[in-house]
Amino acid sequence: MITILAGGTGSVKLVRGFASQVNDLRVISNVGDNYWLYGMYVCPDIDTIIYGLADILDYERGWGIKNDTFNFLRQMEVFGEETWFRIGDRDAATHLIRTNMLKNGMNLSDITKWMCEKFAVAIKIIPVTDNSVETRITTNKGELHLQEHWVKYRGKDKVEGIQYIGAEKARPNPEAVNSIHDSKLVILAPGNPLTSIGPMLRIKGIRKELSKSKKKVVAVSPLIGDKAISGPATQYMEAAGIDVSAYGLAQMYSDVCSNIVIDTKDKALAKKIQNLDVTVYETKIIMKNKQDEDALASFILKQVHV
Ligand code: FO1
Repeated sequence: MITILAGGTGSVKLVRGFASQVNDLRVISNVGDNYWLYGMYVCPDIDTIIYGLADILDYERGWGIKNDTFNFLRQMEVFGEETWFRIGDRDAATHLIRTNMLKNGMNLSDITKWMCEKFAVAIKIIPVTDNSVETRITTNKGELHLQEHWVKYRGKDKVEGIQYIGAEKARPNPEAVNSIHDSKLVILAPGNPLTSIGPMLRIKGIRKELSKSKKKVVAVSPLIGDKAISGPATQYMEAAGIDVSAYGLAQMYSDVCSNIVIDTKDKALAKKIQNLDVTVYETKIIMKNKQDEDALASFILKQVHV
């Protein structure tokens, strides 16, 4: 069994790489990006993984369903609503049915299980908690939900801090804790360390289980040099006072992980990282197509000895 902690568009590629090579793969999904919109509960990280594994993800954008239409959104515009968050028509059905199920008393884990069945996704996707955790960004203009900071205002307001509202009190999903415990390998996907992986690490039971299992935990860097492969990781790392590099990442993860995969271009950092008692593996980490996804997963399966 292999477990991967995932969130966001960077993670789904590696999840797909493992999915084609591992029989029992579990995905623990971030919930900090979840966002209430027009009375619908949107879970971007869960949906991106489901759509990616169901092969209906819009890969160009990294979110939503490919070839989706936007009639619903156009009508919301007619009604005078803000439409900066681009919910497609088919995607809206996912959020609507999920919200109905929540209102009928089902929890997010069971809804996600049901959703996987409907999309014929055999891999277990486990929300890290069924409680509410919300990633909020403190900026020079005030506090914003992550989606507002990144999508509505395109990340232009200066980040002064990041908070995970509800994380301290959130009960970890017991299935997530058991999966970490029972897996022979646990991967921290190359997602944004502050907004995709960070909220999950802030949940006490998850952090504790990862710390206990750290010898078998492998982080995959989402950075090359001081640049993120995609998304706003660098902006958030800077704000959190973390060195913007694979070294900074290894420092941030060093309590919960003993291994890191970095890009070959970052090999000069290897010695410094190893001094943190973190074993370094170097390979090509950019995933531009399915071959790259499979190659990175295969590298980890064959080369990383935990
Ligand atoms: N990201 C954008 O940059 N613009 C959007 O309009 C947008 C809409 C959207 C709708 C559904 C969904 O599940 C995700 C969506 N995302 C959009 C992606 C999302 O904001 C983030 O990339 C993830 O939260 C990062 O993990």
